[in-house]
Amino acid sequence: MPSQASHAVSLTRYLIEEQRAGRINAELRQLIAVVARACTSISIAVSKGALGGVLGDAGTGNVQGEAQKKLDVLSNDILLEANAWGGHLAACASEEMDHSQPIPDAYPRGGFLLLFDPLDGSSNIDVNVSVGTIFSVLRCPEGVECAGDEHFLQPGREQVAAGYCIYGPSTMLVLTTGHGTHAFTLDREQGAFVLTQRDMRIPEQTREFAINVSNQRHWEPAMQAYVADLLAGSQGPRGKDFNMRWIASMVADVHRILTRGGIFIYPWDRKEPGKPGKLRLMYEANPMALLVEQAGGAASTGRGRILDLAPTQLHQRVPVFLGSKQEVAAAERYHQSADA
Ligand code: P6P
Repeated sequence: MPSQASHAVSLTRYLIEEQRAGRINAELRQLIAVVARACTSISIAVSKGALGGVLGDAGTGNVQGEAQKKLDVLSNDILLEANAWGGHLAACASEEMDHSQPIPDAYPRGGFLLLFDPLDGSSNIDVNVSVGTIFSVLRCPEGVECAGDEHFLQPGREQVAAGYCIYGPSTMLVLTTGHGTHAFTLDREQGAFVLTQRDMRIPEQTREFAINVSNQRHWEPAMQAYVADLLAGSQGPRGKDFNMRWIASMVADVHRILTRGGIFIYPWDRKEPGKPGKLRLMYEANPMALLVEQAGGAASTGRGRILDLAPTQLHQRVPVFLGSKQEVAAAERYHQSADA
């Protein structure tokens, strides 16, 4: 029985149409196709679970000293090999790689910089909860033969493409090249991603928030006041009841928000002095912010637009408030009042 998707638009066809329309060039089309193929390989490895011998810790640490899962390392290698095989379309920077030296990739043929978190939420792997790959594409500055960290330090608004692949009950690739946010579902029978939702839109209002409330005592007062009012629901100043979700896998939480609205928050907390948040700007916050804004949502640090931030370090962290535009604005008002 041919798959139901056989009549639909494949990712390959979608990308060719975008190139024909002049919205992307051939090299960016190839780079996105290479990343998608790598995500298909990662999806296969993740879906094997215990049968694939890839669960558990790798016994190594990433550039931030965090324990790596075997699948973190495997996913990282799959993406690097895919880019190399694809002809070094981009110089790469990853959450898992140490970049103390200029990134020694061959000069990227397509003139792009690819940043990625190869397996976000990997602590969920061993308990069979959805995880994902997040990627961001920037232009490599003219004339740069060997990209160094400094060449990646561009504001998120400079991204030419961003996306994630969520390895859940189905594997989905969600992508923007600056012309809307679109969702593709992996048809395992065809081995291809198929367009299943064009132009995702986030409702401007919501009754659902996502945050790790166990950090409440570490938040700044404005944040404590904002969440207290969410929890007060219709008996408090917000005048409506809210629901809460927290999957602790950013890709899964953001996918829910792109699909039905909500606000996702990982605020600054005083748990780790000197760290302005947990999530990384370059390969978590920026790509998710572009996807969310392209779907009609908002993405803020609580005090300003994430995509306008001027990065200073490749692995820097940032507070994240993203999702339904009016709810993000409400959260910002609590911070503005506190700062006044
Ligand atoms: P916590 C996963 O480790 C991650 O980077 C994001 O995917 C997720 O949103 C967040 O951290 C979860 O953090 O503190 O709730 O475990």
